[in-house]
Order: sequence, then structure tokens, then C-alpha cells
Amino acid sequence: MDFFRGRRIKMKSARYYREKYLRNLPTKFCPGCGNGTVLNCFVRAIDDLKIDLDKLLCVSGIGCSAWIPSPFINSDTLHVTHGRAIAFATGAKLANNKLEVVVFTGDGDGAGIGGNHLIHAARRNINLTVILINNLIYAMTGGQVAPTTPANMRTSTTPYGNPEYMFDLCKLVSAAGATYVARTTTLHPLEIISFVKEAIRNRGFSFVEVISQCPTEFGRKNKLDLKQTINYIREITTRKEEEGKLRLGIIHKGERKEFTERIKETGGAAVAES
Ligand SMILES: Cc1ncc(C[n+]2csc(CCOP(=O)(O)OP(=O)(O)O)c2C)c(N)n1
Ligand code: SF4
Ligand SMILES: [Mg+2]
Repeated sequence: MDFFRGRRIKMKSARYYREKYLRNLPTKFCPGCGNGTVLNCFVRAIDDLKIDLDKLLCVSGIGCSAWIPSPFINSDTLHVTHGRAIAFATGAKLANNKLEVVVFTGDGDGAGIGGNHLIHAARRNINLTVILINNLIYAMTGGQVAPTTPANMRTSTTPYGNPEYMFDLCKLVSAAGATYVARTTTLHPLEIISFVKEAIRNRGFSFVEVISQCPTEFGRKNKLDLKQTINYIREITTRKEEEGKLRLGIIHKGERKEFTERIKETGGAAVAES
């Protein structure tokens, strides 16, 4: 039995989730990686919401985090080019508005190369859920600096320490027009489940940022072992507004007409509903 916000919650067995939602494949992730936690929490969220796997489309770009849905989740998945997951997801949503479209993206994929897609999808308030796994680095390609790498931290392209300041992506998408924005970490799995459920329920652009540990690249480059890498996540996050830290919790909720509704309203191209 687990507790969340003072309430008792009952989880089904791991075997139930594995057999119902996952393909029987070996994990691609390093020991201690946070990506497995996100996958675990996601299947619990869609089970709680009773989402039909035939109506679920998971889209991801390129990076370790892009492997969270593909090939593991037993729904349709699109594993597309680097930085373009939101663009493909937008096309899929417009082609079939009945689909529940969820994007899994990394901090490099979603905020570096794909940053413009993120901003404009938020501005349109298209009904997508974007789960951005922020492991503070470009992990898959050998640990280069990302727009989210904290100041002074070492990466393969900032061996003396990062001279830049990290991006606050929740503030960015809130300002751009997203209608559900929340941030949590892999240390808070019940919060991930809760935020993903709220994000999917929101009829508009929803953004859930999960700060996650990458012991292999971020940890190693900064001489942190797994425990220290996890503790570092505690150091840079906060529950209140604090300069230089990332605030956890629901960051923004807004009211705005959704994009496919706006298309219908303006008499533009038809949105398919098959
Ligand atoms: C157009 C293009 N540019 C660069 C790459 C190389 N590349 C692949 S993954 C990646 C970074 C991924 O970082 P992130 O999105 O943070 O994912 P992570 O591996 O950290 O989960 C890069 C630069 C590519 N595949 N395609
Ligand atoms: S390199 Fe980092 S992000 Fe990629 S699988 Fe390994 S621990 Fe996870
Ligand atoms: Mg990354």
C-alpha cells in the first residue's frame, strides 16, 4: 500500500502492468537510469485512466529517453527524427483527433534541437501531452552540454564547467501558452503518475518535466556516483520560488481554446475524427 497526498493508493502487481502494457524486451537503460521509473509511472497512469491501447499513440525523437515508449509500450509508437517528435505528434493529432497522443522527449531533443516545436505547440495549445525527461545532459551521444545543464557542471563539451545558465522549461512553455505545466523528479514516482494523469486529462497542451538521473554521463562527468547524482537532483530543485533552482509541483494551469477546436471555429482544414 502506498500513500500520496495523505491518501492511500493501491497498486496492482508489477506483473499485471508488464503483461498488459509492455512488450517482452530487455531494457536498453544503464543500471540506475531514471528512464525506467518514468516508463513504470506512465503505464500506471494510463491504467488508472483506463486508456485503450488502440487509442494511444506514443511519439519520441532520438536520445536515451526516446527509448522509454519505443519499442517497450504495447501501443502504436512513432520513433522519429531528433527534435521532431512534437511535429510528428501534431500531424498525427490533426489526422486523427480521437487519438491520445503522448510525446516522450529528452532535454536535448525537446529543448535544444526541438525547442521551436515545443514553443509553438504550447502557443497553439494543441491537445498533446509532452513528457520531457530532463537528465541535464545529452546522454546518448556521450554527455555534451544541453540547454538545461546547470551552470558550472562538467560535460564533454564543457570540461572546465558550464559557463551558461540552465533553461527553466516550465516557465518557457507557460509563457508560450500551455494550459497544464508541472515539474517533478524521478524521486517522486507517485507525483509523476498524478501529473501525467492530469496532463492527459487536460484538453490542451500539457507539459510534464521529469528531472531524472543519468549516472553514466552526467554523474560520471561530474565525479558523482549514483547516490550523489540523485542527491544532486535534490540540490537543484525546490518546492518554493528560489533563484537558480527548479521549482517542483504544478507550475501553471490555464484556460485557452484548443488548437483543433480553433481550426474548426475558423473554418479551416477539417480535422479528421476516425
Ligand atoms: C539531426 C540530428 N542531430 C544530432 C543527432 C545526434 N543526437 C542524437 S541523440 C542527441 C542528444 C539527445 O539528448 P537528449 O534529448 O537530452 O536525450 P538523452 O539521451 O539525454 O535522454 C543528439 C545530439 C541526431 N541524431 N540527429
Ligand atoms: S546514458 Fe544516462 S540517460 Fe542514457 S541510459 Fe544510461 S543512464 Fe540512462
Ligand atoms: Mg538529456
